Amino acid sequence: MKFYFPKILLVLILTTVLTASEKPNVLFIVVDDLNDWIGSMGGHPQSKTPYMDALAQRGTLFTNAHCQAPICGPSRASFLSGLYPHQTGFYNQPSSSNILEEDTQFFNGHLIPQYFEKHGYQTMAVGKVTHGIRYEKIFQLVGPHGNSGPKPKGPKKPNDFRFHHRPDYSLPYSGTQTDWGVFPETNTEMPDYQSADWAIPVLQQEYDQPFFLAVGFRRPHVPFYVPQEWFDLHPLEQVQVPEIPDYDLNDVPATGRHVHEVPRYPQLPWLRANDDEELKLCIQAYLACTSFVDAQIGRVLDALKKSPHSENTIVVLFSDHGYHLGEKARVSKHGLWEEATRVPMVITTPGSKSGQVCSKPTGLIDLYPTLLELCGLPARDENAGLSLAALLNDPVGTPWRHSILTTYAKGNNTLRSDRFRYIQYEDESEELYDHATDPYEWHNLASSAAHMDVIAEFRGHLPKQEVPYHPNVGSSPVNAWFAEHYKRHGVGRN
Ligand SMILES: [Ca+2]
Ligand SMILES: [Ca+2]
Repeated sequence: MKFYFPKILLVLILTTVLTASEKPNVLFIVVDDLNDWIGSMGGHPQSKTPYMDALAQRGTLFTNAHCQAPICGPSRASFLSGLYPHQTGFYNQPSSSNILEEDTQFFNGHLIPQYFEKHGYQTMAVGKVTHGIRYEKIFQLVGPHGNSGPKPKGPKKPNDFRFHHRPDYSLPYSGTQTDWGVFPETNTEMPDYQSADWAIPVLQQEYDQPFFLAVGFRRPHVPFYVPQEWFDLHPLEQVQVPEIPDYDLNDVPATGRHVHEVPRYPQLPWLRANDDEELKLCIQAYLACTSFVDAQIGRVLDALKKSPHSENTIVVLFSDHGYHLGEKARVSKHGLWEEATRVPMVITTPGSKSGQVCSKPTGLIDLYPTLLELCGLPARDENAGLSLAALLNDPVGTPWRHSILTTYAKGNNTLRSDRFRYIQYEDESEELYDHATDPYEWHNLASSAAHMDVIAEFRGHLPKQEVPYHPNVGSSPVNAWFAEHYKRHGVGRN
């Protein structure tokens, strides 16, 4: 015992030193409002995203990954904290810019960059990463956060701007920044270009510690403005519109239709007039914005490749939620159907197997525990998601969860399994879609006798307890609609 003790100590010390110096860096790329319209996911046949596709080819693409809330604020609060909205009460956008800081129970000190900092990482961020927290509070080094982009000034170009500069601007919709057009003139005016510019030299530097660098991109979030060259990649006369059957919403429960009508986005009859004139322009602009942001991601990945860190950096790329561009008769996020919840999610690790595809139900909530495991940091008991590390080794054979949860306004939940999507609204009305036969979710099977067992199993996976709205989060207009509805009709649940 006497003889071996110092030897064991030496081994322990050596192991610790080696582990610290070998810890991988993390490049955490967050895209805003990007749906499955990237080449490798096949969401739209005309998407052009060579850099994201190449990244997916180098690592593992999760093709059945979903956000935990289909809008920016609660989705980001969830993946940064590793908790579901029904655990924190963050069901909606935060009502001020520093609210997460005030909540020490769920957020302050526990967000993913703070955890990495606590365990010896240098943490850095640029662009839109958080929504409702001051970056300086949770990252050690911060670049410009940017805004939604330069605002059109000077002489108007009425043909380029569909809403904001039209005399009838207020007619088609209200309450969102939805607009599209060619603007500004150069890429360098775009905040996303500037974010990449900030990240590129940061990646080239040597560091004493491993780093956690978050790079957030604002496009393709509205307004769908990018310079001309990105529109030229997607000629208008070739733009394909998703199929939108007239009957589709007939089998959606009334509550479901109301949930998806708030807030008001551009309305379909207006978009589809004159042979889909406005919808085609809108889709062209979204494709253009996606190609633009793909190129900025490419610039950052290229800088990593040429840096001293290329062989020792985990890259995670994902979007905070999806977006409908006509599917289910809507152009918006704020929803519980596939296009609003499904997100691109790619992970590459040093020496990882390339070209893997995983179709297990996964979520952004899984990123926090995954990165802890991949970086050898202590697991955090509070994390509600699952580490994806086993799926990176065996994306097909690993036993996995039944389904992944997305919540939009308290009490409105959807679960996505390998095969089905189940939705339950706050009045307990339901939808069920079979992706094996109905990939566009056109045929609601909630009242199908043949699917009663499937539905019963999904009900068992809904959240057992849903905490009230966090005091710093405005309650959703969806719930306000229900409150009014219940008052009038005397129905509903508490
Ligand atoms: Ca977003
Ligand atoms: Ca339908």
